[in-house]
Amino acid sequence: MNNNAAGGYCLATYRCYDEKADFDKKAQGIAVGLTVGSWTDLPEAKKAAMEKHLGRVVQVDVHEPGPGESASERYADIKIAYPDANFSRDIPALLVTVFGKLSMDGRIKLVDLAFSDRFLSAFPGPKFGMEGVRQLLGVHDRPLLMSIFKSVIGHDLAALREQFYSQAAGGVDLIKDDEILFENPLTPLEKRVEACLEAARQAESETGQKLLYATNLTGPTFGLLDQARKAIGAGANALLFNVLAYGFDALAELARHPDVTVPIMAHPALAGAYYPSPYHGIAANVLLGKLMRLAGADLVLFPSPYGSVVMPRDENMAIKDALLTSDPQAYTFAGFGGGAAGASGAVPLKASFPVPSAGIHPGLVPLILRDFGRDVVVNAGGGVHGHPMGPAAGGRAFRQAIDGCLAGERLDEYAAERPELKAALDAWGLKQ
Ligand code: 1AE
Repeated sequence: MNNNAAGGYCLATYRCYDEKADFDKKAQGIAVGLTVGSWTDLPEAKKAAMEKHLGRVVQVDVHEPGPGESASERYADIKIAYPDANFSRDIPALLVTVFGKLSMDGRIKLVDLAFSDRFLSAFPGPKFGMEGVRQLLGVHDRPLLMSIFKSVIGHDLAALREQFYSQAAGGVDLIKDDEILFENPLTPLEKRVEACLEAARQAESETGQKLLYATNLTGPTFGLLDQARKAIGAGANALLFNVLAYGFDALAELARHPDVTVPIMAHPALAGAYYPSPYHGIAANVLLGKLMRLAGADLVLFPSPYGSVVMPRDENMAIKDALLTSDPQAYTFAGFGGGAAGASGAVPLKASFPVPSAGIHPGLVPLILRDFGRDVVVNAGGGVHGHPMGPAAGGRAFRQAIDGCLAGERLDEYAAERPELKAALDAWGLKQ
C-alpha cells in the first residue's frame, strides 16, 4: 500500500547550540540534507520534480548570549517542515527523518513536533483514553489512585496474591506490576493475572470499588501481541508496557489492534537516556507527551517535580498539556497546503491520563493536585508499601489526602482525625 502519498508537512522544532554557526545556513543544511540531499547543484528541471520532497525552513530564532552568559550558550530555535511525501505514516519513519542522523550532529535537541492532518489521521491514538479509564472504574469526580507492586522478583504466586490484596484493600483504583517483572517461572503471566484478579475480586467484594490491574507485557517484540492475548484471555483488564525499550511503533501496533481490548499504561523506563540534557535528545513533552498519546497510551507515567526522581516543573507541565490538550494548534501543522489544523475542531486523539510518579507519598498530594487538578493518577510504590501501618493503610492515607485536598482542607489539620494520613505525614512530611 502506498501510504506516503503527498499531503502536508510535519513540523520539527530544534534547539541548536553553537558558538559561531550561521544558523540560517545550518537550518537550510538540515532542511535539504534530511530530505532531497542537495538542492543548489540540481538542474532546474530536476528541481521542479524534487520540490515536493524538499524540506522547508519555517523559522530561525537566534538567541545571542547576554552579559554574563557564556558564548557556549548561543543557540537558535529552528523550525523545519518535512513533506509527508517523504515518509510513511508511522512514528519510526517520522523520527528517522526529522532526527535520525541529526540527533548525533552537535548540540541539538528535538524540542517539539507538530503533524500534518494527514499524518495524524493514520493514528487512532488511545483506545480508552482518560475518560475511558474513568468509565471502566466508574470514577469521574476525583483523581485516581494507583499502587505499584514492589519486591516481586523471587516471590511466588501466593506472595504476589497477598501483596495484591493488601494494596487493593486500601482503596486504590489501579495496581500496576513493577516494570522489572518479566516472564518468570514463579509468577508466569497467565497465572499471575489469575491470582491477582482473584485478589482484586475479593477486595472489590469488601470495598465495593472496581480495580484495574496492569500486568507487564514483556518478551520478544514479535511475541507481544500473543502475550497480550494471553493476558487478556486470563482476565487482565489493563497492560503495562515499557514503550521506549520496544519503540513507539510497538505501542502503536498494540494499541490499534482489535484484540487488545484493555487500556495500555506506558512506563517511562529509559526516558532518562533521551530528555534530561538541554543539548541533546528529545524533549520530555515530545517523548512522554505527544508521541505516547499519538501511539495510543491510555495512561502515561513520568517523573514528577516533587518526588525521588525529579523533572523540572515546566517540563512536567508541558507533558501534562501534551497528554490532555484538545487544542488542534498544539498537534497540527497546516503550513504549505497541509489542510486546516484539526478540521474536526480538536486534537483527534483521546486524552491520555497523566501519571506523575516516583517517590510519591501522601504529603505530596497537595502539590500534585495544585499542578494537575483532578485529571491525574496519583501513583506510588514505596509510599503505599512503606506506610508505617502497612500497605492497606498506605492506600487509605492517599485517599484521605486526596479527599482532604478536594475539600480544600489543610492536610495537617485534616489528618488530626485520620490516623493513616497522620502516620504518613509524620513519616514523610507535608508539602503544601
Ligand atoms: C517514573 C516511574 C515510577 C515507577 O515506576 C516506580 O516503580 C515508582 O516507585 P516508587 O513510588 O518510587 O516506590
